[in-house]
Amino acid sequence: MAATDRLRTALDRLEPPPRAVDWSLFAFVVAEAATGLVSFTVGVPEGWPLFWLHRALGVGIVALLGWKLARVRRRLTDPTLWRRSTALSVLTLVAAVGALATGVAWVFGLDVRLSYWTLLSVHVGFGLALVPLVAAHAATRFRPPRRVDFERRRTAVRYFALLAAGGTTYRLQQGINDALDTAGADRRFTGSQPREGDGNGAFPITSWVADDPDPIDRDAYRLAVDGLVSDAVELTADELAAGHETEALLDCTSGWYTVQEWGGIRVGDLLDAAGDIDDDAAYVRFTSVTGYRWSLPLDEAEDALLATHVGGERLSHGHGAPARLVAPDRRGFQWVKWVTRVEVRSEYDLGQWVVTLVSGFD
Ligand SMILES: Nc1nc2c(c(=O)[nH]1)N[C@H]1C(S)=C(S)[C@@H](COP(=O)(O)O)O[C@H]1N2
Ligand SMILES: [Mo]
Repeated sequence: MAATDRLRTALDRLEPPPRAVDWSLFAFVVAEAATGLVSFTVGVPEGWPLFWLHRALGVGIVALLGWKLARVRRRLTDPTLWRRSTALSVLTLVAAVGALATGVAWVFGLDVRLSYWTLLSVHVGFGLALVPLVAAHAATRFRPPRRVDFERRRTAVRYFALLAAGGTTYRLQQGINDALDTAGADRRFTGSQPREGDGNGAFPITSWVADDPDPIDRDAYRLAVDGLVSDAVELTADELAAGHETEALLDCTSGWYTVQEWGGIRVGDLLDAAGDIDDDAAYVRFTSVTGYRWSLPLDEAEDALLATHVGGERLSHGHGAPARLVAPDRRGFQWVKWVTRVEVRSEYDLGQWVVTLVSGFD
């Protein structure tokens, strides 16, 4: 009893003024969307603080939402207080609880598929829906933030305490996973969970939205290597199966990872086959038969692999046959499948961010 009383007092003391709670919720949700989206591009372990920040902010939202609900409870439970905006408030609450619940369940190692979607994809869906809902909700009862609500030192201390509590909660949770040896214990710093085994059958086929081409005829297939090279060439599928092997970890943003032995041709060797590289060259762009594409800086690209094999087997159609990009330390969505063109370029390709989202839609 004494302990819960003390926790209560601590929470009461942390509680910001109502307007500050509202604006903080808004800011935290925006920060969650930002850290969540940016985390999709992080594949190297040094990026771990971003994932921790995302988790700590999430715990912060739980606290903020608790304070908020305690304050507005009657507006939801007493029908005489219902307004038109109440429906929007409830919808916003549903999205927030959905995002938090799926996030927490994911962290505890729950690894289920809801038809096509992984639990993590559902979390992302709730999170993305929450941003416009929170913005609309804030607009219906707009009250500008006031100075007094954010009196500087106290505010800084409160937020620091909130985030520290969030980080601590996550750390304790990791301990629970380790102790119970739940599925969550094997997750990477990105939160992704392992898919064990070797070869095509060991890991899921994951295509982004609608990217779903017909199988490519191996004999008719040609890979174009062109752009800022002296001698553009076209290579056959057999020429790409050069026997270079590398172990690399594929980490998909839908929440799984797999370590496989990939076989094929080093992109550096591929470029050598196309003669000299222009002095202006800075990027290599890999384009799929579907139009889906991604670029890597030249140095990184040279060490990447164009894979024709996985786990000693020829790549299956779903995994990108005849050839797919293997880009170690990059997230899965950058590992372009069904590559038909490798192009040396001088400029960064901003359009790839849009193309990866809409590729496959007619
Ligand atoms: N052309 C193309 N390449 C693609 C995709 C796609 O939708 N189209 N999906 C990407 C994503 S999101 C991931 S995680 C990996 C998955 O590779 P896999 O299907 O072999 O598991 O491929 C990437 N390459
Ligand atoms: Mo992915």
